[in-house]
Amino acid sequence: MIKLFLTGDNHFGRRYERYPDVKDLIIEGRFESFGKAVDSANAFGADFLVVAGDLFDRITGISRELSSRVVELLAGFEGTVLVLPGNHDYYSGDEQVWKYFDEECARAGADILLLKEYKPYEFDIREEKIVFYPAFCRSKHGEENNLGWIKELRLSKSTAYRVGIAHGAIEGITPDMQKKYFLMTQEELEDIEMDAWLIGHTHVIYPSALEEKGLSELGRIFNAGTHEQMDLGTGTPGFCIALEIEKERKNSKIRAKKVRTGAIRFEDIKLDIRSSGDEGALERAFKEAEPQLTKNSVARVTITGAIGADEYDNRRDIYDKYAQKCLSCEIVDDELSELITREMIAREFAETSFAAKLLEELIDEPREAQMVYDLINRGGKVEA
Ligand SMILES: [Mn+2]
Repeated sequence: MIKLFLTGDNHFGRRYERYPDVKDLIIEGRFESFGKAVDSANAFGADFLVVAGDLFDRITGISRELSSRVVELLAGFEGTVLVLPGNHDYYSGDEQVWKYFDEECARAGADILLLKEYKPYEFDIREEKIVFYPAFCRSKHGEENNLGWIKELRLSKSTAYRVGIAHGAIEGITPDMQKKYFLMTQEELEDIEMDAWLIGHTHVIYPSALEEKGLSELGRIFNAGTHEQMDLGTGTPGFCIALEIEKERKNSKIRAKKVRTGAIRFEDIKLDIRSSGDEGALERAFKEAEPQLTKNSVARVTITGAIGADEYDNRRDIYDKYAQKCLSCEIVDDELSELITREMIAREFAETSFAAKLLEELIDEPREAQMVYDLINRGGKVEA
């Protein structure tokens, strides 16, 4: 039996300029979670830790110090680490990121191998032979995937363990409308005689049905997704995949589970409040979202609708109260307004005025009432 631990799309070197106040915490968090991934790989007893591309975010501007930190964490793995260049950290021969990486690996004396040739990489583990076939990226984009050299080998069933490692979009799993990310089809992968395919590029886990509590048989194609959620665009908590391949003669059985490694969550929270004037509607909406507002949340809360006058006036206190629970919290409330009530109309407009009558008419249509109210208050300046 061979045990593998899969990660990828770690994107070290990403700068997180969009979050100036907490970027350092986000960057640190990604290192911490990566360390946790290595610990989990050791706890699982993995023979190989595989990074299926985009370990680094870029090919230039990755400092030696950053490279050394990543190497140090990987060096904590007790087996062999295999690193595949992805499309963000592609390898074509002389990329700076990999120069530093190789030098730092040598300096650390670590068992880390950069898969930078289109050739089978063979290893002996206990009594067994295992061969890895890397389909790494040599550029940022590619209309054609890098499976060609493996297909040409015309592999037939074997008693040796065979594992393909590739980076790129998978049809039906990764959105790649323009077909420029080394698109592969599941059929294409399954037609090649591999015991397992370890893929990177898609930032969420595949198969999504993998469980955390136990190993299950769910096909041969695996994509761990990023080890910690990267941005608002992808809703993954951050996982790695632990796999066991058992081979009997030429037939193999693959069992896998997901391992949660991510901590930081990017939360895109939308609160649409349709209050009928009862106080506390905003507070209640926040209360409901509270599970997503934790010390690990980088949250954006967009509030729309209308709330009662008192709560509207005190809204910033409520924002502060919940923002304090988060690592960072951005509130967007330009589309939240004060609910139009009869009292408010009476207070602000002459009883017989056109505005008062119109607003009275719309009292049961809060949204329309608000629009009219805003129009009147803007002095009739209507923006297209
Ligand atoms: Mn990628």
